[in-house]
Amino acid sequence: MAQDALLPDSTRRDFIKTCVTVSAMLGLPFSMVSKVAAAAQASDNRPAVIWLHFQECTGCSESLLRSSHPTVSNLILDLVSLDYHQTLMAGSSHQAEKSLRDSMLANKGNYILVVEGAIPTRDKGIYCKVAGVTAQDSLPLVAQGAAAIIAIGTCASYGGIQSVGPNPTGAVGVRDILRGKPVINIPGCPPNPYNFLSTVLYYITFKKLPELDQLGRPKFAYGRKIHEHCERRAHFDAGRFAKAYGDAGHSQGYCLYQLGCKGPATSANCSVLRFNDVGVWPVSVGHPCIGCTEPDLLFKTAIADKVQIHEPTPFDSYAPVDLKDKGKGADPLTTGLIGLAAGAALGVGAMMAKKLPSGPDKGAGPGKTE
Ligand code: FSX
Ligand code: SF4
Ligand code: F3S
Repeated sequence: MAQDALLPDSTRRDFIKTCVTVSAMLGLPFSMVSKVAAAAQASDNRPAVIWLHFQECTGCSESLLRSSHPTVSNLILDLVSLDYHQTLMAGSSHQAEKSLRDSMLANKGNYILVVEGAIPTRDKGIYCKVAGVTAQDSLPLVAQGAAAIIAIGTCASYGGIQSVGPNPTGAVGVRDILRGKPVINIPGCPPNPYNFLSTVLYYITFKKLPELDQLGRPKFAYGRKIHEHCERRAHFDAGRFAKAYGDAGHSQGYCLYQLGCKGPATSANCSVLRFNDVGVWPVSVGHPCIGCTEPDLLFKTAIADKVQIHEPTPFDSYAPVDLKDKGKGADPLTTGLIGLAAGAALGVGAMMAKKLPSGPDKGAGPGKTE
């Protein structure tokens, strides 16, 4: 049954817009939007969520719950029954731990376990304890009865900043503790809230986990390199690089590769999805991508170090720049149109969906933007 008051401080239109964005991200046809929306609104469809915090900065929770668009955080909180979340719950001490045990018992085999932060393993894990129990002991216990396990953020996915050498606490990611169990990794430091929201909505709608890559990341969000859809890519292909922060190339929006941009080796959807509903992401504001979704890049490769280019040929959705033999090259207009079609197929739909008007009084007429 639909809940009329699902999003009290947002409009129905915002809710549909978010469902369109999520469906586009998931690569679902437009006809599936109503199925996603119905699943999100079904009152008997709210899985219990147990959210554990270990070694981290809480940026993952912060970015989810303080997203610039209230619909995203409201939807997350309305989609699930958040039974235990150490930094959000009102209860504390024995009362808080009781709600953890109660939820584990009542929802055995059906709850979603979300883990934020790395797990220290050195010296029997004494560097992170909650209610007197180490993270390395509590994690397998809580994971036992979970229907799905999500590691949110790079710390929970691979160890993150805590695991940087010399890794004094022996910090590792969830998968290193729960060997053999399916764990969905949503890396990013912090990750984009839409990637978490889309994963949960997918699970609620289809009752199964999304397809994952070899690092456990949902392919719909991490299936492509940032470099493939970067707005500075035409500069890369033409050999136009910023050489120093603030130089002429940097001011003109040239490619940041020579400043250490890890986009060519980083799998994520930042260049398409962007952040905060205002369309920014690190590269768009002049900072190289530091590879925050990759286990071997973030904090493990110096920001200024260049990554190896494995796919030097230009992405074919961009019109060729500086053609040597213009007669033989494709007509830039044709290449541009092919690019538009390819872009739409590859998820730019998500970005377009986010540009839908956000409220009934904003009105979107032809040629009108937000
Ligand atoms: Fe780690 Fe989450 Fe980086 Fe922080 O809590 S992924 S340090 S932004 O946010 O775990
Ligand atoms: Fe964009 Fe970085 Fe690739 Fe340059 S190297 S095109 S800035 S992702
Ligand atoms: Fe992280 Fe690079 Fe995106 S630093 S936020 S993966 S642009």
